[in-house]
Amino acid sequence: MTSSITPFLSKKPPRAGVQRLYETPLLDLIFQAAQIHRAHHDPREIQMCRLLSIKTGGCPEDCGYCSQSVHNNTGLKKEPLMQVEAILQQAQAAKESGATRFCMGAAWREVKDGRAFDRVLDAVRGVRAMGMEACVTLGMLNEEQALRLKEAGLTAYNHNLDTSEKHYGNIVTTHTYQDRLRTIKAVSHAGISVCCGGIMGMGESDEDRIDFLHTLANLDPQPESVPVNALVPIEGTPLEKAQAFDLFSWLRVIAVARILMPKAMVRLSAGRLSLSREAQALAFLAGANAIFTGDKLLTTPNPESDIDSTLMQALGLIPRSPDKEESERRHAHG
Ligand code: SAM
Ligand code: DTB
Ligand code: SF4
Repeated sequence: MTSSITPFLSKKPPRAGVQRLYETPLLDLIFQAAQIHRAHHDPREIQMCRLLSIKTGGCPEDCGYCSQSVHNNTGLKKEPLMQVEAILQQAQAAKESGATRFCMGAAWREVKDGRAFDRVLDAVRGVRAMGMEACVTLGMLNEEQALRLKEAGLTAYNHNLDTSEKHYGNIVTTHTYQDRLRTIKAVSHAGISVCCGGIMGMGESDEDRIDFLHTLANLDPQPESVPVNALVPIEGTPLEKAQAFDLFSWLRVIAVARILMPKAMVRLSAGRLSLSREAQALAFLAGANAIFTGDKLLTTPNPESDIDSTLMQALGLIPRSPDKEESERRHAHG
């Protein structure tokens, strides 16, 4: 017997419904997710995104996975905030390599008004002028700062919940889950799309993954983009020896995210170097439709472009075209 599409697809799924989905036999779950994916997206298209660390290291926060925290002895070289011209040079190169979204990350606890923030706003304007989507991740921010980013044309703000509220305190102690939710609210209030996801493989349980998906899908509005990171264990961090994560749980998270947030872009983010081609193929089947390309994420390596293009060709997948971003934006603005 074949399974039917899950009947509840409400925007505010209850915890029990999320659990039921998560516990669906894996192949049924992937099948359902693939159906939802196909109803909302062109299943052959993958969005190519490029990341750039515009300010690296020296972050006062104590996130247990992160190479950039001053609390972690990772030997990472600190770099001050890049100049706008240098950022835009990288953005141009990203565009030429086929990226349609350019994401800039700064290792800050929070945004502070002043010259550094003004520089980021200029970089956002520059990226948008090139016709790419622009995303930034700058730590916590308030509503006024979010409005300034909106005015500069920012497409999305990345701020991850990373795991369940219950597990979060085991990973980070210098800010709270509620702090994260507050920033996400400020971003939505300013009319900027939210990019919010998590990391798999930080010693979380199935219950944590269900709680995390439940919180994510109940954000109002739901995230436009959901990055699913696989932990990259970094020497010198408390999570350097974290147990290898379970691939099937990772696939469950992708499939449930796709079903609960049908319109979102689900991004395979950090950790792809440790994932086989076959695992990534299953993730695309389960509804993942974006990857970060280029040989570097923020501070850690990523598959080389030719490895990714060979994989895409083998699977018959095509990069989402830049024209699509433009036409969807025009459509969104009426
Ligand atoms: N400081 C900002 C913040 O915390 O929101 C932005 C930068 S932070 C590097 C962005 C996200 O990258 C984190 O929330 C986490 O999901 C992901 N990340 C960082 N280090 C990672 C690692 N070692 N493995 C997997 N994901 C990681
Ligand atoms: C996200 O969830 N993943 C990206 C993006 N948002 C900013 C960052 C991944 C960083 C991986 C670790 C590193 O390269 O330092
Ligand atoms: Fe790393 Fe961001 Fe945490 Fe800073 S706030 S330690 S950059 S994840």
